[in-house]
Amino acid sequence: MIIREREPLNLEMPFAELGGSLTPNGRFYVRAHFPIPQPDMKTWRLKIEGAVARPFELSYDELRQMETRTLTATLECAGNSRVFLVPQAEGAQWGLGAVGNAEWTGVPLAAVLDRAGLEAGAVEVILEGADRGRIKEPPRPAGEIHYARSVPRAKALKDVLLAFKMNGAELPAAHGFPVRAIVPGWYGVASVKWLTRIIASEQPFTGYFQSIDYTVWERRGGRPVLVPITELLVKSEIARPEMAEVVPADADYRVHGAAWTGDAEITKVEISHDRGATWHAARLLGQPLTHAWRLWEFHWHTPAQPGPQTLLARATDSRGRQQPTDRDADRGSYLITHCLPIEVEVR
Ligand SMILES: Nc1nc2c(c(=O)[nH]1)N[C@H]1C(S)=C(S)[C@@H](COP(=O)(O)O)O[C@H]1N2
Ligand SMILES: [Mo]
Repeated sequence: MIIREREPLNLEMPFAELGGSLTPNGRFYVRAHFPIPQPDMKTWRLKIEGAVARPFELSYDELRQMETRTLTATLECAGNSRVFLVPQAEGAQWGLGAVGNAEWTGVPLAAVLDRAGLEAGAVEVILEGADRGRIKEPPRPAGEIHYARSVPRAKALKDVLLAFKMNGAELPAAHGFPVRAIVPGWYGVASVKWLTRIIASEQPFTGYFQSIDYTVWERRGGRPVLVPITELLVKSEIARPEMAEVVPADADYRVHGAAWTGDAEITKVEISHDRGATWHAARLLGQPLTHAWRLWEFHWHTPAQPGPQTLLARATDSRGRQQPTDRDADRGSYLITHCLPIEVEVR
């Protein structure tokens, strides 16, 4: 793993080593804002409170005895690929590997909310982690805050999972032990780790991680408005060749990578080796699965002439959304989904 920061822990997968569809737990990127909490499992409880008829608490054993569901979901950090931004943006300089795909097992959030009796007036559900700390950069609230994010009522009831297993193993400490939320089809920021409180809210939540940080500008009627980062945007990444790789001239080379999107399926991945003038269809591997990435490959016959070459990949989804060629500056240092140039040397 590539260490982006030690404390708090931020690790990136070397994306060139992309193998099968599921990312092994030890290869899955880690993004943390505060030190990893160490729960005492004898006293640990998950609290369900706020706009509910019957607030209650669950011990770890009680949670694990509830009916489970398993789903596959891709998590991508909203700042993944930041190193490609010109000029350089502030924040961790993630390359291609702040993304991973895993199989998550746990209890549907809907089952827990149902037991609590979600009030009709609850518009959002706030998910709060046990981790806390101080924000370094202003504007910031005073003192320590917990990591927290909200999901709208409909999403909370549809497919949010309270996961305690990752790829069949106990959820690792860095990924949220004992329980984390998985918000399928959304940027990783929404999938709160080290979950301890679930709070039904009658007002939209405007916590730090969705009003100050993890927001982008969106044009509405031509005017920029600040919106929280939510659903994943369509994106593909090339695993091999990797940046600055030397590839043999006049040879067959297997270009491969992964593509993902929000509430839809990947329908097309194309490759260009002439800076976007022409595009060639890549082959999608395996079967489509909503919320999971799709691996793809492309057989490239490299040029006979030695010299620099730039490869681009472009994905399209079943809702007709396609990766843009150019960067949208309104996105600041997040949502880096334009076609990322992979520069190689043919020799
Ligand atoms: N409690 C808590 N949950 C969190 C975070 C955090 O710092 N604290 N980071 C979020 C962000 S920004 C991302 S991208 C994902 C990363 O999940 P992972 O570390 O399992 O890959 O967790 C999210 N959940
Ligand atoms: Mo993130």
